[in-house]
Parts: sequence; C-alpha cells; structure tokens
Amino acid sequence: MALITSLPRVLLGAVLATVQVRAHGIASALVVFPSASPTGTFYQGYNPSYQYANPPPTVVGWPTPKDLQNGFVSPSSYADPDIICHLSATPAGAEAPVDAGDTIEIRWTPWPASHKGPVIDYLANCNGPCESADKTRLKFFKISQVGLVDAASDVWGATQLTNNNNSWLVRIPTDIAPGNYVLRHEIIALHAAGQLNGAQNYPFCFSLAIASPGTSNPDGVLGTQLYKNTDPGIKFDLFTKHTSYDIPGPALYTGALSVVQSKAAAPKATAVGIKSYVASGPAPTLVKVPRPK
Ligand SMILES: *[C@@H]1O[C@H](CO)[C@@H](O)[C@H](O)[C@H]1NC(C)=O
Ligand SMILES: [Cu+2]
Repeated sequence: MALITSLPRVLLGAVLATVQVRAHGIASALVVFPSASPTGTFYQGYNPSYQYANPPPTVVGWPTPKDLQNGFVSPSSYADPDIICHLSATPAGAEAPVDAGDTIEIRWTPWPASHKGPVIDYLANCNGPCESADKTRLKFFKISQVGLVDAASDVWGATQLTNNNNSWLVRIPTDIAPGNYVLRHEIIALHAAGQLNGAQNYPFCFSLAIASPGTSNPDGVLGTQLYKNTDPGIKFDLFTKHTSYDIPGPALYTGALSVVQSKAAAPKATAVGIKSYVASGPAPTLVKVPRPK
C-alpha cells in the first residue's frame, strides 16, 4: 500500500505513490523453464480470493488469505512471522517440480512503476515435505538480488520487473542438494522509505521440489532475522540523489546463478504440482490441468 507519511518532504514521490494507491501486486504464478529450453510449464500461485472457493484450489503458492488488500509487511514487523511469507501465510499444498539449473519466471499482477526498490530471492530447505513446514524454522539463503540497476535513469530491480510484463526470472543453483524448498520472492518498495519503517516488503513464497545432482546445504537465516528497520537499504530516501544502494539481507550465496531479466516466453503447458519430492521414492505424478483464466 502507498503509505505516505512524509508529504511535505517528498511531494513528487508522494503524488506519484498516491496516484497508484490501489495498484500494488501479488506474485500470482510461476512458469518453470528447464535449462536451455524456451518451453515452460505454468503453475498457478495463490490468490486471496481462493478462500471463498470450496474447496480452494491446491496451488504451489503459499496461501495468504488475509492479503485481500494486496498489502505489505512493514519494517516495524520484521521480527513477526508475517515477514517470512506475507500475512498469516501457511504452507502451499503442492510443490512445483524443478531441476537445478532451471529458470523460474515469477509472475506478478501489475506492479506500479512508482514502487521502486530491490527484488530479492531466497531458498530454504524444508528438510521434508514443505506442506508441513514450520515457516518460523526455515532458514533462507539468498540466490538472487537486484537493487539499483542504473542510477542515472533510476532503474531498479522492480523497474525491470514492471517493464518485463510484471515478471521476474531467477535460476535455481546447480550445486544444492535435492529436496523440497521454499522459494521466498520479494519486492521491497522504497517510495516511502526515507522515513523509519516506511519501506514496504512484499514477500511471497512458493514450494518447489528440486531435483539436483548437487550436495550443498547452504547456511541460511531465519525469515524473522533477515532485516532490521535501520538497515541502509531499508531506511533509504528514494527522492534524494543516490549513486549506490546496499541491498539488505544476508550475502548472496556463492553458488547463485545470474540471469538476464527479460520477458519470458509464453508457457506451453500447465500443471498443478506434486505433493513432495522424495529422492529415493517412485517418480511423482504431475497433475495436468487446463490453464487457469
Ligand atoms: C504478460 O503477463 C500476463 C499475465 O501474467 C500473461 O497473461 C501474458 O501472456 C503476458 N504477455 C506476454 C507477452 O508474455
Ligand atoms: Cu503502494
């Protein structure tokens, strides 16, 4: 939400943000592109309207039924479990099967250009099925971070996301151990962040079943310990001249793979997900369904 509390100081930014007051987004779906393949599979994420469906659809996105206003988590709540996967999030009922090295497109509903800031992605190993994960024990390691891309034209990660049809690409590292993981994907909007607790975190989680030849189990950080409200990348005045930006959170994982942000190809198939990945068990069966409208 466009929470404007410093009107006189940042008038231009405030006006821009106010115009966009209803226009924030949610991360609504995934498209999984196997490495070196332009053909992807679409997985529906969660939408808060699903709480009115009986039964609600099983999706790979973590349910956030209280996020009916497409809201955010404030820096004053960084120690609250809501920062982990958004408001009152509970584990997804299915996992999107991916191979290490795959590229995942995360699709958002329209993201306002005024809501500039970094786009950050993390993984956390569920150490078992993610359907029964305790989010307060998940330890997240950072696999992608894009902050200020071009200072002269004030292009940020979120600007690229808006410009690429509200979508974001992230690659799954090839050296991590196979297993069920939570992908924590987040935009931090900085248009009101010049003031303490003015930043807006929009985290969304998806469950993945990752097949991988790797063996690494990277150290991670609890979601409630990722950020402090005084971090230089959290309390940050977007409307004074800046030439650099410190992306908040832990250091990027050394095995992180970079990807050039671009518009992804349209998905060729649609699937619901699987229940969880068991390295030694029988191959899980994918449920194919028509593309949701
Ligand atoms: C843009 O995103 C929308 C919503 O995710 C999708 O339906 C549409 O196919 C995308 N357009 C292109 C050109 O990729
Ligand atoms: Cu807003």
